[in-house]
Amino acid sequence: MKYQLLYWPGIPGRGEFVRLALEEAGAVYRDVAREPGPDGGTGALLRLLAARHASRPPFAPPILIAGRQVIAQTANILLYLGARHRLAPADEAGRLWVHQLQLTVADLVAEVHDTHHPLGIGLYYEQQKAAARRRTAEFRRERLPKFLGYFEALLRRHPRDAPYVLGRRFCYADLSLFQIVTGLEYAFPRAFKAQARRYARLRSLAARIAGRPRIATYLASPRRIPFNEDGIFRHYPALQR
Ligand SMILES: N[C@@H](CCC(=O)N[C@@H](CS)C(=O)NCC(=O)O)C(=O)O
Repeated sequence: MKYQLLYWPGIPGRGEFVRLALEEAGAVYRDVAREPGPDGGTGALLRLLAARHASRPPFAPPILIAGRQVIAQTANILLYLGARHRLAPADEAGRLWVHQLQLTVADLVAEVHDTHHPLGIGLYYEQQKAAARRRTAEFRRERLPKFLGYFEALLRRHPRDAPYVLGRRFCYADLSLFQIVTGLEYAFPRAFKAQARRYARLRSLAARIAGRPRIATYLASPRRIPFNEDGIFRHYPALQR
C-alpha cells in the first residue's frame, strides 16, 4: 500500500503525528502537498477539501488516502495506521486506551495552538498579542503541568525498564508524546526547563524515541520539517514570561 498524506506544506503541525507513525512503520507514502508539479502543492490539498461530493469529505487536514479510503482527524488516522502496522495493541480495550491517549494529545495540541491564537485563527498572532500573553501565562502555569503531569504519571506506573506508555510495549502514542515534548521544549524553553525535573520519564521517553532507528533516520532527513512560527508549536520571545 502506498499512502498519500495531505497536509499544509512548510509546517510540522498536526501532520507530524501522522508522519512519525508512517516513518516508524517503514510505510511508503507521498507527502503530497510538499511535492512540486500539478499533482502536488497546496492545490492538491485544496482540491481534496473542496470535493464535497466525495462520499466521506474531510473537514480539515491532515488527511490520509489509503487505497479507496480517505481518512481525516489525526487520532482517527493513527487508529487506522496503528491497527495495520502493529503500532497499537490488537485487543479492543488496548486499542481504545491508546486512542484515548491520542485524543488527550489532540486536546493538548488545541490548547497549545490557542496560546498564540487565543481570539481566533482569522487574526494574526501580532493582532492578538496581549491576549496571547495572558493565555500563555495560564497555559504555562496550569495547563502544561496538568497535561504533562498526567502523562508522566502514566509512565511512572511502570518500572524504568518498561519505558513506554503501555509499559514494555511500544505504540503510536509514544511517538506523539515525543512530538509533544520536543514541541513544548521548542515553544516554551524557559517554562519547560523550570519544570523539567517533574517530567524525567517523559524526557527519557522522548530521547528513546529519537533514537529508534527509523525515527533517527527520519529526523536527520529533509522529510522532517523543523518547528517554526507558522506551526502549532511556536517560539515567541514575548510569550516566555
Ligand atoms: N481535530 C483535527 C483538527 C484539524 C485541524 O484543525 N487542522 C488544521 C491544520 S493543523 C486546519 O487546517 N484547520 C482548518 C480549519 O479548522 O478551518 C485533527 O486533530 O486532525
